[in-house]
Amino acid sequence: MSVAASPAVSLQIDEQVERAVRIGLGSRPKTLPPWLFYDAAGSELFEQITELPEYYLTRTERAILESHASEMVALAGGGNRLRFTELGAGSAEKTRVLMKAALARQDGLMFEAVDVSATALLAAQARIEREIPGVRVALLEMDYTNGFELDACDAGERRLVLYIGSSIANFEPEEAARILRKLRSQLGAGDGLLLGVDLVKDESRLLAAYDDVAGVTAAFNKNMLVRMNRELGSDFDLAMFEHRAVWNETMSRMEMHLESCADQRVRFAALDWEVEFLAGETIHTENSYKFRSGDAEAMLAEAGFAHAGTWTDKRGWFEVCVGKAEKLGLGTRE
Ligand code: AVJ
Repeated sequence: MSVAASPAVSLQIDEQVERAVRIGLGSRPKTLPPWLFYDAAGSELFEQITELPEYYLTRTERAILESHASEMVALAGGGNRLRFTELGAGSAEKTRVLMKAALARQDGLMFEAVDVSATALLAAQARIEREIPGVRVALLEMDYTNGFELDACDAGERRLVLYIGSSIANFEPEEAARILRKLRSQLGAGDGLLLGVDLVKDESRLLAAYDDVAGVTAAFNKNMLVRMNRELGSDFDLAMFEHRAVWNETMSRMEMHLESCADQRVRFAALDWEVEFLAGETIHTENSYKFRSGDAEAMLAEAGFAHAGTWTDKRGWFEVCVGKAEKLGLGTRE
């Protein structure tokens, strides 16, 4: 079917993509926002990344959750029933251990999965409802960075927001703070936030995790070019860009870039637009901040969450923190 056959649908999606691309590739240095990774192919590539030997994040966080899920859930719930709301849920693979821990304390569990990728969400819903009896999955296809509203919980129920996988690391510190404050404003006192963050470690480990031998991360990064070619009619030649992973010590973040192999010009047929690249010039596609012990607790405190607990793995590579929404100050509305 041609794109023109369903103009309303394709236009709405393309407008956001087009805007982001025009702004990003029109800037100096050139940038593209990481949410552009996650079309269907990109979400699938990310799932493959989580299984790479070099990509320690997912399996390290899973090990922390497996060792401490009951404790985390008990701290968050107190004497109340819990409802889970996961930001950037994706396949919700690691969440299953927390679901099982919750189901050991209560009958049934409401799981609200928030993600920008509908395909990832649908697959997660089917699997979870089939494999973990008692869990009801509600899908919220939205970009949680642009302000969102959550339904009120039932009486006697508390919400535990799961923000795991070091997803918050994609945002600059001020933006991350804004997202957490916004989230806090959607919660009631006593609701919980479980935050997973990746920690600073040996540079060689970090570099390997973002530049794997099999080249899956390179394909994930270049998927942005594939996506623009498909959705915006551009003519990026994938062989003319190289995947680069860089540790930025000063900013405490891993960066991913796509580096132009030559002076070249890329044409966007659908936009009647051209972009020039110099040899060695890069498109900065992602920041992945790495934290130090105490950083996550400070972020939580600044957003209005009281620290309830922190867990790490034995190598100290990754950290999971639970905070509880504090009563808001006088003059504010709960
Ligand atoms: C999903 C943002 C946590 O930064 O490690 C994986 C994305 N980028 N490999 C990360 C990613 C390159 C991932 N986050």
